[in-house]
Amino acid sequence: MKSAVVLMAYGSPERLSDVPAYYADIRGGRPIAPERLAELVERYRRLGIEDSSPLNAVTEEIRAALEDALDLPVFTGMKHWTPRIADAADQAVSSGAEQVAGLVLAPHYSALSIAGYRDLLERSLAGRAELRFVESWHDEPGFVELLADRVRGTNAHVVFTAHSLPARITESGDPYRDQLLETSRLVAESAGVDDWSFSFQSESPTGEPWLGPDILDHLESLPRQGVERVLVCPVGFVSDHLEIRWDLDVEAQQKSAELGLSLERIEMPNADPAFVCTLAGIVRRALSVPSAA
Ligand code: FEC
Repeated sequence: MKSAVVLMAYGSPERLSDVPAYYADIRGGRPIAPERLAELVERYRRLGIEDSSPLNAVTEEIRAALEDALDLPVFTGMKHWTPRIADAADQAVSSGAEQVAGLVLAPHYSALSIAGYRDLLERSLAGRAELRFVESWHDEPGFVELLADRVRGTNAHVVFTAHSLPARITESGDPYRDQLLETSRLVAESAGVDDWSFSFQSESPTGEPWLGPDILDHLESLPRQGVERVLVCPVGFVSDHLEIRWDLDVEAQQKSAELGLSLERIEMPNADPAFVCTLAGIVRRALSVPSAA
C-alpha cells in the first residue's frame, strides 16, 4: 500500500507583518487586546524572525531528514501558519498515498493540543486515505535517551518544563500532566538524576486558571531549598522557537539573575540525527512498515 507522512508543528510567522494574522489564527476569532499584539510583535522582533524563523526552519530540516530516513514522501502541515495541515493532506493524497501517518512534533497528548491537530488532518483527508495518527510518543525510548544524554552528569538541579494549558483539562481526565511527569521521571531515572522538579511555562493571560507552577514562580522557590544552579530540560517541546528562546532564554534567565541563580538549558533535539531516527521508528510502527535492515 502506498504511504506518505504528514509531519505537523505549531507554525511560526516568517515576517513581523505576519504576526497579526498568526495571532488571530491562534485565538480562533476571539478578541485580541492591542497591547498583547504589540508585545507579541516585539517578542518576535527580538527573536529576529525577519532573518530566520527558527521553528519553521527546524521543521523543514526534520521533514527532509525524515523523508530520507523513511524513503517516503513527508509533507509539513502547520497548525497556525503555512503550509497548512490541509495543504499537507492534499499533497499526501496527490502523491498517491492510500495511507497517511500523522505525526505531531509535540510528544504529549492533550485534548487542547494534539486533538486539534488530529481534527484538522482528519477533516482535510476526508476519507481520501487511511489515517494512521500518532496520539503521543512521550515515553518513546529513543526520545527519553536523547534527553537523558543531555542532563546526565549535571550537578545542577534539573527543572523539566512544558507548555501550560488551562487547568480545566484535568476535570475531564486529560492525560497531559501525567504524560509530562512520566517523561520527566523516565529521563531523570535513565540519567541517574535525583535532584529534579517539574514546572509549566508560557502560560497566556486568557482570564482562566492555567496549570502550574509556572517556571518563574518555581524559580523563586528554589534558592530557599539551597539550589544555586539550574538546568532546564523542556520535555514538552522539541525545537528551538519563541517559547524556548524568549520564555526560557530571556524571561527565565532574567528571573534567575535577579534571584542569584545560574540557569542553563539543554540543546533542543531539533534535527539531531538520533532524534530523526526515533521519529522514523514511530512512523514505521504507525504504518506497520518493517524497519530497514
Ligand atoms: O516560535 C513560534 O513562533 C511558535 C512558538 C509556539 C509553540 C507553541 C506551542 C504550544 N502552545 C500551546 C498552547 C497554547 C495555548 C495558547 C497559546 C498561545 C500562544 C501564542 C503564541 C504561541 N502560543 Fe502556544 N506555542 C507557541 C506560540 N498556546 C505566540 C499567543 C500569544 C501568547 O498567548 O503568548 C492560548 C491561546 C489563547 O489565547 O486562547 C492554549 C501548546 C503547545 C505545545 C504543543 C504544540 O507544539 O502544539 C499546548 C511551539
